Amino acid sequence: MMNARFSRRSFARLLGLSASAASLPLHALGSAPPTGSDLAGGRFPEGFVWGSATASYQVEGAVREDGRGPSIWDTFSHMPGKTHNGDTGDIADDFYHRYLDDIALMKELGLKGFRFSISWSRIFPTGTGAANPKGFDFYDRMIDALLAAGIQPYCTLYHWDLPQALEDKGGWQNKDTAKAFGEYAGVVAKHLSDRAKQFMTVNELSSFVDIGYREGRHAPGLRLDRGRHAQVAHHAVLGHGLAVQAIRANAKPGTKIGLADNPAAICPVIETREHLEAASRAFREENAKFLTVIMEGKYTEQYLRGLGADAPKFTDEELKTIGSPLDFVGLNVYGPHWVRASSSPKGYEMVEWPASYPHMLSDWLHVGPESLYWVPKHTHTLWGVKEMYITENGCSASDVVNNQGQVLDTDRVMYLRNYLTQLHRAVSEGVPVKGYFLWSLLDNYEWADGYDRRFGITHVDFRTQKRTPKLSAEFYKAVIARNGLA
Ligand code: PNW
Repeated sequence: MMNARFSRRSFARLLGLSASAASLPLHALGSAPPTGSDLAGGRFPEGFVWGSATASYQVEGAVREDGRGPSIWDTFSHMPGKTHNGDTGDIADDFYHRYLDDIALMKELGLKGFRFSISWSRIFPTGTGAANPKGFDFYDRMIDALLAAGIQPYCTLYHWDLPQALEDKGGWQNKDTAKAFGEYAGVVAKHLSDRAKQFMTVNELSSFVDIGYREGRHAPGLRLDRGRHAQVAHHAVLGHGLAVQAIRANAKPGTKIGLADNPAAICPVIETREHLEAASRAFREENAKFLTVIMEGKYTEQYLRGLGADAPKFTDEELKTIGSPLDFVGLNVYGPHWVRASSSPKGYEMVEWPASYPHMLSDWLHVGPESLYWVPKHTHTLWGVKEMYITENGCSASDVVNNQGQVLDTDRVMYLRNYLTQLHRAVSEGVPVKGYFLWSLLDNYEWADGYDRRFGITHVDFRTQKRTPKLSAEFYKAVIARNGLA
């Protein structure tokens, strides 16, 4: 039952579509599907970037080496009771020292791209001031080794490890952090863009803003009230926009700029018109404070009205900065949120999880391959984005090394196969997804879950640092070799 207040035409206006587009079925609003035989048999377009993703604090270790300053994750992970087993990223995968071996693993898989993040406090130990040349040395060496292996670097500037010195001045509660982020992004882009051609500003706005500053389960572990939290969210998107402008101003020609966000992965419960429309509207509204304001340069009325006096303070100039044009949008996709049409004022409602709904080892990770269709589909349909990457997708599983020294993670293979089938569906309809980055290359430090939740396609023995490719690595290697599914 669609809300009568929303006619088909007003709904189209809401999406910024012309009246004639309003008469088309929703699924037809993308560009024309690719023709030709190249997508047949589960194949992806030529040049599709098969990659994997990691993040600095989750893999690097070496937290006190070469002048690195402390980040909020060093502080948080060392606070009693904050992480599973008291686990920290002090050593993690020791990637800082083992990156050459790990790049050899990537080459063996046939990876075309590698997504990593820069540790801000390696470059600016206290967040601002003079850059630390030794911090750059590591990323210079790693990028050179990637290029020598024929692997394209995809560089994220902020994957949650804010320099502690900035948190001491209020962190993302302080607008100066957004400015400092812009400056840091410009310096890094200037230095690396002769070799790294793809930059992402921030990783997963909701994870560091909502989980870090509202729920308190991630660093810095704060539980702010609604108004302060909304202001943090605003500073985070502003930081993204300032970084886009600084990269644009400082990077070598040919550099592409995007972000890696994890919008709520809204999927229609049933693929009928009323639920499709509800899901599209829900995708825009449920992501209003992050991806929507970035794509549209304004907050939705529903978002601001819902917050009332707690709405963030902002200027028109800031909104313009937040909406700075991007070259691509990176999407991290894990589990779905099922939505159906309703007669509520919003016109949609989220559907509760039945107790038997399947999830992977992390209980938040509900299985829903359709999310890898709907997230890029909505992003394309709502905002006409012309270049997208799946910057993360993967799952945790209860991997064990068997007597033969193998990890037979058939559940992860099943998960990946089903998700990739849905991604292929999107690409076949003309949704311009240019690459896919599997999370993750290695088992690593899974934030508050410590080392207890393994997401890698390569098993890591955290006592010996021994790497063992899992069955899923063999699966992914075959996908890459074939440029698609069998
Ligand atoms: C992402 N959730 O985090 C991050 O970008 C990675 O650093 C992380 O290791 C990976 O996904 C696996 O968790 C998420 O609660 C954390 O829905 C939590 C959620 C989603 C993504």
